[in-house]
Amino acid sequence: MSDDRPDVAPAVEETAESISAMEIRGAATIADAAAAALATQAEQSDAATPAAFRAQLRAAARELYETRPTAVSLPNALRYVLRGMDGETVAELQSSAVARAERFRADLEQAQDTLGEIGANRLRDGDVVMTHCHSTDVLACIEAALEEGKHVEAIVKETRPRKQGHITAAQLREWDVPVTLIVDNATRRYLDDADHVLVGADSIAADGSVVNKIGTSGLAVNARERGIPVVVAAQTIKLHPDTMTGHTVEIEMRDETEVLSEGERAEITGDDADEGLVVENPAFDVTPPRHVDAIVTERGQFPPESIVTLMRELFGETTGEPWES
Ligand code: RUB
Repeated sequence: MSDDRPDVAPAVEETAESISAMEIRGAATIADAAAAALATQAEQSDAATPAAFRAQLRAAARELYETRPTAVSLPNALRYVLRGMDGETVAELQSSAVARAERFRADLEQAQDTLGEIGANRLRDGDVVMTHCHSTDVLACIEAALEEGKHVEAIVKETRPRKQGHITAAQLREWDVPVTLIVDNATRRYLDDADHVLVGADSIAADGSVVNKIGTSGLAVNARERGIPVVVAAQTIKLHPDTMTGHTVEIEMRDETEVLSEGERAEITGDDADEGLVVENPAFDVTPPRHVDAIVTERGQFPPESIVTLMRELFGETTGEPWES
């Protein structure tokens, strides 16, 4: 933290560290945690003036914003709280910020339930779903289908390097869904057994491109080639408003040790200072809209090319970031 920033609550710093370290991860969960952290900042503020209070909230938002760059649900959550906060006194601002954060979190939960019910309509009794990574929006669709009494089975991709597929498998087994866990390299072989590919999103661009966990685009291309529908389950907080004005989505590059430990590096090179071996570890990739059949949101199901209409309706024209002023 730089010296000219106002102090932020230790709880906010803890949340920011947990997001950076991926102890808190997944776009919806990150947004929820960020809103909760802003509420804590507001509650614990010792600001003497409204201006000092606003400066603290902006500093907290910046700290959270800088944790991970790709999931737009994070800045969307921060904007929602900061732009909606209102009041003449510190006490009024405090209660307004807390109320705004609580509203965001409640809406998030409601949106996921509604999205799940819509996504479940696509699943028939006996269907097999292939998943990638761990997405709570995807799981909401499967849970709603199960609640309707449908039998659903899953082929769960391991999802290297961090194996978030294990989290998906654990949740599905808790619901008694039969799971076949496969390594990512086995995807094409097992697509023949799947009726749907169901993935989440970290950001959706105005042209309908879907940014999600690395490996999603290859999965979608393979599924399309075999005629298996590719469905993206994504609440509208995954819509990236800045892409309406030509901005691109930053793809996070993570540390090489997630792919190759220091010991493994030394085994390959015989010398861990060897700069001739480069490891690239992008966390996300971009699936073009032509490889996606539908985006399921809490506002209904959309062809990817038409998602910009919903984006305009929900976000209007974008302005500067509230934490930069
Ligand atoms: C998680 C990931 C998920 C989306 C959607 O990446 O790519 O598919 O975030 O998740 P990471 P959700 O593990 O790097 O955070 O539907 O829960 O928002």
